Amino acid sequence: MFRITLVLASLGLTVACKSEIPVEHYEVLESIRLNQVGFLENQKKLAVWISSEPEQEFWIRNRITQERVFEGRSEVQASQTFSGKDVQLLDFSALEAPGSYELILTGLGKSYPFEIANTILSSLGKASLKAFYYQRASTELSPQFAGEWARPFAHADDQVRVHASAVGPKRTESSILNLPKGWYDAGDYNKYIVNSGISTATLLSMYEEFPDYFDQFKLEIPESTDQIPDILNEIQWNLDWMMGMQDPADGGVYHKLTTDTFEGMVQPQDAKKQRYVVQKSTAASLDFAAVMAQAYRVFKPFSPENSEWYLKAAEKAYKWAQQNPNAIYDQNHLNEQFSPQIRTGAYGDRFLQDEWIWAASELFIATHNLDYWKMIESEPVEFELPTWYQVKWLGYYSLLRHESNLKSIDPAWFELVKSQLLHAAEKYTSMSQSAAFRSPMESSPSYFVWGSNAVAANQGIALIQAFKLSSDVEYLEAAHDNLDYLLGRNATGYSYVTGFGEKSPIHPHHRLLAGKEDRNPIPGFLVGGPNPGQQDRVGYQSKFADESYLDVTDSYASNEIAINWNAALAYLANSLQILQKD
Ligand code: 9MR
Ligand code: 9MR
Repeated sequence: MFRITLVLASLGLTVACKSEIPVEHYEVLESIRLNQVGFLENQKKLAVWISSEPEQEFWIRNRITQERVFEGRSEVQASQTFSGKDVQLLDFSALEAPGSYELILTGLGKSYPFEIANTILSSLGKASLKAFYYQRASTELSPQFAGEWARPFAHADDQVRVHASAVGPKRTESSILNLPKGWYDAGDYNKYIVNSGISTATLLSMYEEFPDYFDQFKLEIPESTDQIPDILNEIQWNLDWMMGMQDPADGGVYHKLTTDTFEGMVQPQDAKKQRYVVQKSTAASLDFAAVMAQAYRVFKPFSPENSEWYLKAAEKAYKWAQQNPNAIYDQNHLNEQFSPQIRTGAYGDRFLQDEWIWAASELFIATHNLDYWKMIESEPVEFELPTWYQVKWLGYYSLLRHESNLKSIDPAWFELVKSQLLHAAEKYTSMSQSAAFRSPMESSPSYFVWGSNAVAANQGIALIQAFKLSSDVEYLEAAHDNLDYLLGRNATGYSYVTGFGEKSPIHPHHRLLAGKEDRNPIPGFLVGGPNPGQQDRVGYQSKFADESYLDVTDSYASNEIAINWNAALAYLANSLQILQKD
């Protein structure tokens, strides 16, 4: 019936239609896609409507006062989704008054609710960091700090065995190691140095970028009353574990601390399989060196002794890598030689040029030793988006952050890096302006890898780096587009962060939730997101890249959580909150 009203209305006729449904009774129209958390007051505000209908009027309703606070008209877009659906843009950027709202398409339905407020991203920023506390190994989580997600002590990791691939001059297969703490990597309970590397570094860089904000920032964790900023306490939980992963005999770093095969979907205190350290690898040693060299400078004012210890460990790991440049972690090859076979996450990478550059960059900032600079200069600088196996730009971001102390070495090199970054930012920005859903993600299916949501978050981080360099507000807005994508303006209509947004994952692949399926998921976790690889074969409803997502526990290829993905979300959400335009 209200379809008819709509058609007549669009012909300019007004009809009194008795059966017109009052707006309070409108249902959510799934085809309206928007950030379900909300917007900063003077941020660009876009929703996308998946529809082939003619353009039409829309309005925004204040959910408290019920007032009609904004009116606009949808605009048909030239771009389509990967599955060929037409889209229209709903632009309500001009609405800046804080409040709780919904977008209304008359006669059709309403959007999920959203807010406008200048503090809107702060609780998301905080939850995305508190997530690391929930991932802690070797501790009890008390109700005081973990609320309904309190859990008993688990994974002491004080009886870790040395796998046959990892024996060394002073450590045999019968050695027992004490390697507590650290964060569980993801939905599984193993601890992997490579992935810990980018995760810890992303958080350290976030702190370095915004120390004033994070010096005051409270996470409500057991260390909150000490003299060290909470975010650094949280980071240190992982550094303490990482430090143990270096073999003191030679400086090499074990690739991971793991069970042989994945534990079942059980609570952590019921995960009882033997844990091992496996093979020392060049990648793990270089990533470790980079993180420890960065930790050295960040922790210096707070714990000078630890800080010196981190630097020594970094240098030692780098030297080990120089002596062992080909210790590639190849799990199949390892399993041909040793038992038990290791079947958990591999984080295997054969191309380590970027790991060398990252480690050299952090060590150069720490020591000003020109040998590291020679390594940095030997590498072409083209832009590569950071991910666990591509870490070059983690080093460049740090060098740019410390440019004022370093550029005299070679100003031309710094100019080159900057132009690469600005060029990438320009590309993302123009993609964002033309793609369906108005974010760079929708411009190429190639972005939809395992963990595609972290591609979106890392694109956002790159844009933030470009904004800091240029003060060009377009880059900041494009970074917001990436966050808007993650929070609902996308092809599935999910806000991909647990506990944030009306339609968000409730069954992530996360062993901490095992047996607790009746409860809310732990909030603040970014799931991996659409992945057309569909390696878990859980019966996806679409073959298209941007729609290859299922909110089911078994979908480890699209619905797992992971520390590297959360670190990128935390960086993006917190920096957008901090950098909001005045
Ligand atoms: O739970 C595991 C997850 O952390 C990994 O990302 C994923 C891919 O390596 O594997 C998951 O474990 C599954 C295993 O690979 C196959 N059997 C079922 C396991 C749980 O779903
Ligand atoms: O993030 C990793 C992704 O790039 C790989 O394609 C995938 C399969 O090897 O593994 C992902 O990492 C998983 C790790 O291997 C084990 N813990 C869970 C991680 C997230 O799924």
